[in-house]
Parts: sequence; C-alpha cells; structure tokens
Amino acid sequence: MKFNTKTIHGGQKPDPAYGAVMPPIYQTTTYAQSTPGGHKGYAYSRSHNPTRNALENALASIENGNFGFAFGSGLAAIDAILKLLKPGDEVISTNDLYGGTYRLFTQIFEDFGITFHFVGMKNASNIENYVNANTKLIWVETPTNPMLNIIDIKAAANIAKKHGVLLAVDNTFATPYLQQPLDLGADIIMHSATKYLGGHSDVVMGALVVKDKDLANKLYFIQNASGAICGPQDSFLVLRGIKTLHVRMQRHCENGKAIATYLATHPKVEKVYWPGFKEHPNHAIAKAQMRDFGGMVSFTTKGNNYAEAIQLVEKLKVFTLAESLGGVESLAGHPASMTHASIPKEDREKTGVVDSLIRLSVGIEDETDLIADLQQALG
Ligand code: P1T
Repeated sequence: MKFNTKTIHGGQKPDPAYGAVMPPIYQTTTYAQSTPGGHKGYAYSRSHNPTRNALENALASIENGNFGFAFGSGLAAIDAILKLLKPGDEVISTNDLYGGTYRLFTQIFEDFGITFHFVGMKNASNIENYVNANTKLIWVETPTNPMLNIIDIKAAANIAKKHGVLLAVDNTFATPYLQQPLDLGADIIMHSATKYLGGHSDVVMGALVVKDKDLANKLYFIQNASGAICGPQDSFLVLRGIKTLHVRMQRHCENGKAIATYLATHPKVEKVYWPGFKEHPNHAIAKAQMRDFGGMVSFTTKGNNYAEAIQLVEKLKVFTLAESLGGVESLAGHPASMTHASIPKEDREKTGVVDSLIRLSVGIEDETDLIADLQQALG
C-alpha cells in the first residue's frame, strides 16, 4: 500500500459492532466480563481501548512499523522510552532539540542516575566519539527544533547497530510523509502527535512506533504500568487528522518553500534556516532521506536585537504568536523566550538559538497572505 492510501486505510477496518467506517469513541473505562477474565480482549482502558488501538494500528502502518503506542503527550512518550534505561546508563542526544525534551533529560532523568551527552550531530560520525560500554540510547531529532539541522539517520543507525544500542528518532517535524526512520535503521520513532499528525491544534498527544516485538512488549509494559495513555476522544481526533496528513504536508511544504525563499531576499533578514536551500549544511542528506523539506522555517534578523524580534512577532496578524507547530494555521514563535527558555542562554546560543531567532510553523493558508503578513511585520 502506498503512503497516501495508508494514511486513510492503514491498519484500519470497519468497527465490528455496526460496520462504522470511523471507530466509535469508546468512552468507557471498563468492559463487562462473563466470568473473571472472560472478556472480548478489553478489560480496562488504561491497558486497551478500541479507539486508541485503532489509532495505534494506524500509527504503526504509516511509519512502516509493527507496533504503535499512543500517550497523553509527546513528552509522556519520550518518558516511556527513557524508562527502558537503568541508573548508570548513558544517552547520546543531539545538542539541538526541543527545550522540553532537554528539560526532561536533564531535570528528571539525570536525577535517576542516567547520563546525557549533548553532542553536535551535523556530522553523524561524531556520535561514535561518545559511545562507551554504558551507552544504551542514541537520541536523534531531525529536522531539529528550532534550527532545522538535519541528522543522517542511516549513519546514526549504523553506529547504533555496531555498538548494540537503541536509536530513537523524534520524527515530529518531518512526519512519515517526509521520512520513515524505521526504514533507515532506527529502532524507535517518537512523535509529538500534537503537531502534524493531529494537524489541527486541538489535541496534545505522543506516539511511539517500533518494529521489534521484544521492544514493543517492553514499551507496552511501561505504557500500561506507568499509565500515561491518551483518551478515546483524542485518539479519534488524531486518527482523523492522520487521514489528511499527506494532503496537508504537501501544502505545508509548498508554503514553507515560498516563505523561506521570500525571507532569504528580505534586506532585514540575516539568515534563514530551511533544509531545502542548497546552502544548508546538510541539504544533500535532507534530499536523500526526506521526500520534501517541510513547513518549518526559522530566521534571524540583522542586529540580533531581542526587543526587535519580540516587536516583529507581535506585529504579525495572519501568523499567530503561539507555542506549538504543525497545525493548519500558521504560527510564529520566539524560541529564546518561549519553547527553548528552559535551556540556559549560553547553551542555546551555542546551537544558534539567539535573541533574534524567530520560528515559523507555516500553515496551509494562501501563501500570498502569509508573505504579505511577514512583509508588513518586517516593514
Ligand atoms: O508538547 P508535547 O506533545 O509533549 O511534545 C513535546 C515535543 C517533542 N518533540 C518535539 C520535536 C517537539 O517539538 C515537542 C513539542 N514542541 C513544542 C510545543 C514547540 O512549540 O516546539
């Protein structure tokens, strides 16, 4: 089945009760049993829920995996991955990543005795410099949030395999429309399904997808034992979102390209970060591992002035100044004071998250309205 068919049909079948094409929202905690243990595969909704299971099957299908798991948020999904580890274990993570992921790693899991190495992965061979006998997990986010760096997933997977460690890829920015990390050798795919998978800025959710059964069993155990599941209504909404993922992503990519190209010519703009530019340091890798370049664009303005950057985002009218990304509407953010404020200034500046950096989640509106909005705000 091709991707554009999988988003609609992958892992799905009509509901067995009445043939409903969309799974009903099974808003129930529990299921009647004829005798203790005598149930129809569903005993309690933390463990299994038919609406969530329908979504999890769709997630596995669109990522070319075998097992999907849905959680109450992206961070809850990352939290579940880290619970595979034990005190003394080490993680090698990209140094340019979502601020909340960094906060979870450094302010929760470091206290449980796990060591994190935050390293530049533009050249993936750098990962190998940090591998030792305690390394258990490599954490890759690509494209990265917010600098749109590209990490070579295949190269990272080769290092992970050589040393017998897990490779997890945060596929939030790309989505499986653009890249399918399991096919490139990753072990675990993670999503903030809050973003493009849901696609309408109305659900907070996380997801994991794996191929390997043993790994799936461990993650299912953690999902059920820790309990950070999502509810049936949210499962329904994200399943509905996935059905238009390919159509939305195509337009996000077209508009992203138009905005990046416009900004690159603007006299007040210092630098535009978008992997579709030939000048992007890992453009060749992006071209090889992604189908297109996505709808996320970051840029800095000349003078690197904090107050001017704030003024600019406040002036936008079609773009909404807000956290988050990946919805049909265009959003603008100021990472230094918003999404990445939990990263110390000197650390974030090392990766390029400077005071004038603005991140755009380019939506699927008419591109001329988006460009006109940027034009008046940059005015
Ligand atoms: O917000 P949540 O669903 O818990 O997902 C966390 C997360 C994980 N990974 C990436 C790449 C993300 O971008 C996020 C969430 N990011 C934002 C809220 C943001 O505005 O960048």
